[in-house]
Amino acid sequence: MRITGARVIVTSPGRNFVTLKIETDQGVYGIGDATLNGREKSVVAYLEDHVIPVLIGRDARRIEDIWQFLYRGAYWRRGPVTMRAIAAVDVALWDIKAKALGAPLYDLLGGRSRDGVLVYGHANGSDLEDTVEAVGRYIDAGYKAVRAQSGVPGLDLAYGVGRGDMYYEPADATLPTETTWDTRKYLRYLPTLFEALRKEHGFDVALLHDGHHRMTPREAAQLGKSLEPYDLFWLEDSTPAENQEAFRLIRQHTTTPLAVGEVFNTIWDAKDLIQEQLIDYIRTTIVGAGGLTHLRRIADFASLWSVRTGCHGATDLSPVTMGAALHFDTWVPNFGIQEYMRHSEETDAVFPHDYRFDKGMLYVGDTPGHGVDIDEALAAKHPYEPRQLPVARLEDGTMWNW
Ligand code: GCO
Ligand code: MG
Repeated sequence: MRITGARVIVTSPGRNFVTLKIETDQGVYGIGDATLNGREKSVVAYLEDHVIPVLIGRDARRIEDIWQFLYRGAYWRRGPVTMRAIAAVDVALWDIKAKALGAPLYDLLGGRSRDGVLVYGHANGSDLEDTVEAVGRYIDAGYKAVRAQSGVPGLDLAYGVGRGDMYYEPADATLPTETTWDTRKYLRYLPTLFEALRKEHGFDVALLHDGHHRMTPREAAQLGKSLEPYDLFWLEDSTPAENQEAFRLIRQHTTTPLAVGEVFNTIWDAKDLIQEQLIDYIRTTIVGAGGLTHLRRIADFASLWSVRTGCHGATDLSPVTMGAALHFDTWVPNFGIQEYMRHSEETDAVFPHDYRFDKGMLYVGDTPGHGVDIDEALAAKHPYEPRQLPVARLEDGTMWNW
């Protein structure tokens, strides 16, 4: 089965997505997501200029060899652009293989380990009251796990505060929006939020929180400790994990479960975190880390150290990534949870898919492949719109992590 063509489709049905479509001489095609939020065009160029020319004529069944060719062959290795381009190729090839065999993708991975996939939604509020109410709406909608993010008293535009109900979209402007940050205000406020959430909603619902890389290790340790009475499912990205050793300090001080990895590209970013058991959940997902071929390796390695998966699933990961991730989640033995930020109706229309939400779980269908397609005619009606992610500064103007 030869690859006869490959095309990059850029569309913006409410937000930007980059999709790779690979065609074969047997009429079977596959699609993969290559979206890198706020830096989309860099992956388009990488695919068009450097990847597509080497794909044409190759045997589409040789997924592993093509993965190794693109990874080792790049010489420069790793990084968000390279690994997203590789992910798009990899997912499209798994899609092709599964379609050609007439099987849903999870069957190629080893079959179902579970019926459905536990997901968490995003509840956002501008203040404590708003956030308590927003979490309530998610519980009413059937969610068993909810991430709570809130505006911080005294700070404008904190991370995670959405503009609409049930949706949250950070890449909001052509040039980066500037937000402000103060860790001490945040550390004082957050335990009061989780105390109120537990008081109002009880302890059955799983609650999560994302620190979005803003704390130092000592501050993260303090936060983890102060949240212990509220039994979090996890505290995410408490500190930037470029320095994996930093998690030793956090781990020594708190039993709050720790999750990290949505910005990781390969197993090398998580190696020490996993083998030293410094984290509980690895957040790396399909599009970020070279596709199913590599994510599967990260998950197997993590399983040795009792680390479970918690794939990133923000709206900037297209329904193609969500579909592929759900097949992975349905199979992976050490599954933890899947993030599920709903896509808009416009996005869903461009990417018809067979996964469905029911009572806090997502279920994959049995369509051969990963079960997600792209309506190219509709996609063409939504041209690319330049958008960038916000940045953050401390109150004195110093640049900080958004
Ligand atoms: C999450 C993430 C996202 C990111 C986004 C950036 O946990 O869902 O932190 O919301 O901010 O993916 O593009
Ligand atoms: Mg996050």
